[in-house]
Amino acid sequence: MKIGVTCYPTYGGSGIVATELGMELASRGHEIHFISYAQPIRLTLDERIHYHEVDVATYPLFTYPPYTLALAARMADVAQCYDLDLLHVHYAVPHSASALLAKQMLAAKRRLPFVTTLHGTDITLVGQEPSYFEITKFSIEASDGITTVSDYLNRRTTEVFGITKPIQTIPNFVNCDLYQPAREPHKGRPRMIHISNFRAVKRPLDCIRVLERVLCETDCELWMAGDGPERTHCERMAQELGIHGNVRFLGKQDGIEQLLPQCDVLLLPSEHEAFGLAALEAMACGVPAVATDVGGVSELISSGSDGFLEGVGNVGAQAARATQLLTDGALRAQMAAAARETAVSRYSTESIIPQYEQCYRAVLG
Ligand code: GMT
Repeated sequence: MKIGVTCYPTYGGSGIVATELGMELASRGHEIHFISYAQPIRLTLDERIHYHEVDVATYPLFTYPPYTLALAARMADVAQCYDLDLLHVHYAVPHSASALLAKQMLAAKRRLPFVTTLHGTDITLVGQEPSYFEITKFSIEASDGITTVSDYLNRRTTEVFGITKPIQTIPNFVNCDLYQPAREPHKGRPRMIHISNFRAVKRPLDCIRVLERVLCETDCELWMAGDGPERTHCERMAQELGIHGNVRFLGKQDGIEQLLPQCDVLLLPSEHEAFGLAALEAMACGVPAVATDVGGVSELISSGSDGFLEGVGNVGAQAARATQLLTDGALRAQMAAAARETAVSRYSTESIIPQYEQCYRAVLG
C-alpha cells in the first residue's frame, strides 16, 4: 500500500507512534509518505520512506498562518503525485480536518480515504476547547477509519463527542528487539528516569518531589529526559530543595532505547495519560514504572505485578513504591522480568502492526 502519514513531528507520543509505525510499515514493503511541517524526530528516510514538507506561507494579513489549509493542499498534491491509497493522520486537531479537505479536493478524480488515530489530549483536552469541539467531532466522524490507543480513550471519544461510527482500539507498540534490558547492571547510583515533553499534564514537578522523599530513604539520582514548558520550574524546585546534585536534565534525547537500560525505575506521574508510551518503552527494557492510575495506564500496567499505580499527586505513595524498587533487588528483578514479558507478549510490533494493516484494508474495502 502507498500511505500518506501526518503527525506532529516534534517531541510527543503521537509523533513517535506515527514515525515508528511508518518505519515498521516500510520494512514490511509499504511505501510511506510523511507529510508534515518538519521531518519527524525519529524518522530515518530510505527508498520506501519519503518526506514532504508543508510550506506554510505567511502574509502581513495573517496573524495566524493557515497551517490546516497548507497541509490539506500538500496532502492532496502528494496523494495525486504518488498515487496514494490512503492517508493516516495522527492526533485529530487539526490533521483530521486537513485530511477531510484533501479528500474532498480530489473527490472528482479519485477516492482518498483517511484513517484518524486519536492519541490522548486531542480528545481529553484540546478537542474539548469550545473553539475546536465541533470541527473535531465533525472531522473524526468523517474519517473512514478511527482508531484509539486504548479502550479508555475509545470510551472517552464516544462519551465526549458522541461518535456513532465504530472505533477500533489499537494500542501503542514497541520494538522489543531495539528496546532490550541491559545485559549487566549499570554503574553508579540507583537511578530513576522521567521522559516527557514537560507539559503540565505530565506533572514533571512531582518527579522532583518524589526524588526528595526517596532521598530520605536511600541515595539515588533522577534523569529528566525531554524538554518543555515545565522544565525550568523543575530545575528551580530541585535547586530550592537542595537536591539539584541528584538530578540530571538531559534535554531532548533521540536514543531513548540506550538511556532506559541504564535506569532502574521510570516515573510517570501524569494527570492524564491515554496509554503511556514512555512506560511501555521502559517496560520493554525491563524497567518497571511507578505511574499514576489514570486513563489507559491500567490497561498496560498491572499494579503490583509489572509496575505500580498510585493516585495523581500522591507523591508520598509514589516515592514509597520507587524506594521499594530501588532498595529491594529481588523485587526489582521480578518486576523487571514481568514488565519485559508484558511488553513482548502484548505490545510488540509483530502483534500490533498487522492490526493497522487490517484497518487499512478494511478502509480500502
Ligand atoms: O501528551 C503527550 O505526551 C503527547 C501525546 C501526543 O498525542 O503526542 O501523547 C499521547 O499519545 C501517546 C501515544 O499514543 C500516548 O501513549 C500518551 O498516553 C498520550 N498522552 C496523553 O494522553 C497525555
